[in-house]
Amino acid sequence: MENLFSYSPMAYEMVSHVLTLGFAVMLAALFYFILTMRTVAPRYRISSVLSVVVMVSAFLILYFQQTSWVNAFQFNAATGLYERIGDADTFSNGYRYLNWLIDVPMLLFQILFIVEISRRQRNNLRNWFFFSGAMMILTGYVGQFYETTNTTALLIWGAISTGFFIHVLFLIRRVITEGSIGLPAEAAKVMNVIWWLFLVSWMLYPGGYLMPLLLNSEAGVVGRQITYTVADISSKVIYGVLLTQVAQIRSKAEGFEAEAIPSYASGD
Ligand code: RET
Repeated sequence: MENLFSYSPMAYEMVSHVLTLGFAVMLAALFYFILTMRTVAPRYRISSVLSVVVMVSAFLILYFQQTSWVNAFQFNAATGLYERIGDADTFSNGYRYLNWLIDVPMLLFQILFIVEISRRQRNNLRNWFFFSGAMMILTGYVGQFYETTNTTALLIWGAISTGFFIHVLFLIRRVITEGSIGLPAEAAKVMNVIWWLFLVSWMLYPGGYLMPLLLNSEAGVVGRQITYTVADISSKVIYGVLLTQVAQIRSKAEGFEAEAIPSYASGD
């Protein structure tokens, strides 16, 4: 869809800026997850490790999306617009789907290390998360190729993908409800926030998928990149920060002391 239009400087720059914001946030958050790792008990640290994996992969993909956007269009002084140039690269959202293929299972696994569940249950959920999460993305990936050519195919693949999405939502809801039992009240409250954040931020992605039908214009292109960026920051960064917070509350309740910084005064 993006390659069909020419862009006013404002629209062109908004896309470029919002993609830059996206990768800058991923890099900053990468440091956050590394630096806070020692503030939680060792059994929760794998969640931070998974956030680190997600940050690196999201940083790379968003960096390349931004470069690809800049390379695909060139300013034409005669028209005052940014236009596709002859044999320049096309801009594609397809790379994002491949990034989600990595990030979706990581984000889903991550929560399993923060809540209270048995090892057997964790392994079982991990397999289902992996299966339904991957199928959701792969069927959507196939569908998005049809966004400018065949609306029926776009909708059918989208509907199949939505079936897997509903399964994922059902599982995560169960993990959050059952896994919150026995947590300190403060941590259970954060888990509830995580559920709503999860629901809202994950629903933004199908919104981006449908954008060519909702708003097939320059505004739709800008709207889609803003939607994806808001969704990415919420579903990866804010989600990871909230999980860290739950881990910190639980660690403290279990008597874990974050490593004290040695000080000269205490003679350490
Ligand atoms: C697709 C296709 C249309 C139908 C549905 C979709 C759902 C996508 C989702 C993606 C989540 C991605 C995340 C990425 C983080 O890195 C594939 C757009 C339902 C829910 C969380």
